[in-house]
Amino acid sequence: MYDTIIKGGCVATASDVFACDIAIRDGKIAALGTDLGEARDVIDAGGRWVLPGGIDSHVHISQPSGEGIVMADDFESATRSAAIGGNTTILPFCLQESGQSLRTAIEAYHAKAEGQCYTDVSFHMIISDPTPQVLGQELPALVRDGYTSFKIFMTYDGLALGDLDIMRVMAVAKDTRALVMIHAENYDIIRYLTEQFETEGKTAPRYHASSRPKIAEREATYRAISLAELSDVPLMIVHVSNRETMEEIRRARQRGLRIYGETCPQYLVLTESDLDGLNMEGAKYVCSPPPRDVDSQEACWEGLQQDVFTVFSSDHCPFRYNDPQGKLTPKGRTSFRWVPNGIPGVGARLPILFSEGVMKGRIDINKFVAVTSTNHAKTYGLYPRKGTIAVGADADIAIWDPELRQVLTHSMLADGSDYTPYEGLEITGWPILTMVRGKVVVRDGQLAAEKGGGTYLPREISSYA
Ligand code: DUC
Ligand code: ZN
Ligand code: ZN
Repeated sequence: MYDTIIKGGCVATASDVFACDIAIRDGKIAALGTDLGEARDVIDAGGRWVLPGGIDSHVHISQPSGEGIVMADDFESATRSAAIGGNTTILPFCLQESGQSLRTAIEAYHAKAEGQCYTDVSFHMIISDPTPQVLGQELPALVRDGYTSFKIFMTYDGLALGDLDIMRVMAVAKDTRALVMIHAENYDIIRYLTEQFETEGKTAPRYHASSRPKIAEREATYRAISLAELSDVPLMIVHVSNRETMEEIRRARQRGLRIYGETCPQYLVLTESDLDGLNMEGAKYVCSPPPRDVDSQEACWEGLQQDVFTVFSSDHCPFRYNDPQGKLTPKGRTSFRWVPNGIPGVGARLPILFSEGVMKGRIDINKFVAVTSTNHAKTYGLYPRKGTIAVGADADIAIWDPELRQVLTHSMLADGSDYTPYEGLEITGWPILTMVRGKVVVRDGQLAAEKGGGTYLPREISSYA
C-alpha cells in the first residue's frame, strides 16, 4: 500500500519523457510504472505534464536592504509564492553584514525560516567581509556543515570585493570544494556613471539602467573568469543579462573552464524601456543587472538553448512598490541610486519559461526541467535527492496543465509584494499541483497545506567542484 499514486501523467526529466504512474511512500518516490497497486490517495494526472518540482537557487528573502527599506517577503510569503509557482525547493542568500561572523548570520536566517516554509530551503552565504578569521576558520567550517556555496560581489558599497579578496576567497573555495557564485559588474564604471548622471540631473529610475551598461557586466565577467581560471575553481556567473557577457561565458566553456552561467526571467521578457515609466513607475523594474534590449533577450534565449546557461533562476528580490519602505522610498525620488534594487519573481519564474520557452517552441520540456530543477540540484549539491523523478528521490513534483491560458496578474502569485513586473503577460501552462516530499502543498492555485512543512536542507559538495 502506497501513500499516493500519481496516475496517467506524462513524466519528463532532464533527459527523458515517458508515460507512467508514480508511487510515493514516506515522502519518496517508491516506484515508477503501470499497475502499481493500491494507494491511500490517487491523483489523476491524465493530459498533464508531471515534472520535478522547481528549484530556484537564487532568491533573496528578509535580507537587510538599507536604512528604512524592508523586503516585501518573509519566508512564509516567499515560499508560498514559490510553491504556487511550481517550486519545491528554494535557495535564499544569507548576508554576512560587515564585521559579522558567518555563524551569527546563518543562525539569524535559520531563525527567520524555522516553521515558516511551504517549500524546502537551503542557504548560500554572501561573503562581504573576508577577514582572515572568516576565510581561515568560519567559511571552511560552514562548508563542512553543508553550506557548500557562497556569493561574492564585484560592486556595491559595503559588499564589493577587489581582485585580491576575490582570489583569497577562491583559494578557500579550492581547498573546501565550495562553489563560488559571483555578481559581475564593474564597480568603478557604475560609480563614475552614477555621479555623472546625478551631476546632469538625470535621476529618474531609467538612469539606473544607463548607469550599469553591458560593458560593465562584460568586463567584470571576463575578469571573474580570469581569476577563477588562475585559482582553478568552478564559478557560477549569476544573473547574466546580455549577449556580450553570454559570449564571454561561452568562450570560457569552450576552452574547457568550469564556468557556469545563470539567467533570469527579467532578461527574457523585460527591456530597459520598462524603466521609462512616468513618475516613479519605472522603479518597478529596477534590478541589477538591468533588463537590456531585444538582442540581449535573444542572446539569453540562445544561452539557454546552447548550454551556455545551465540554470534559470528568478533572482527574486522583492520590494513593495507603493510603500515608503519599498520602491517609493522618499530618497528614491532624489536619485535612482536610492531606489531599492531588485524585483519579485519566485512565483512567476516557471510559468514564464514554460509559456515563453516550451509552449513557443524555443526549448523542449527536457531543457525546461534541466534549467529549472535538475541543474540547480547538481550545481548546489542536492542531486539526486532533488531535481529529478527517480526511484529513491524525494517526491517533489509539480503537475502542469499545458493548456491553461491566463493573463498573469499579481494576485495569482501570492507573494508579499504589491505588484509583479510581469503583469499582463499572457501565459499558457500552469502548475496546478505542487507536492513537497509527498505532501500536496498547492492544488489549483490554492494552498493545500499549513506552513512549516518545508525543511532545511544541508547540501553535499557541488557536482562541479
Ligand atoms: N544582485 C542580486 O543578485 N540580486 C538583487 C540585486 C543584486 O545586485
Ligand atoms: Zn547579484
Ligand atoms: Zn540576487
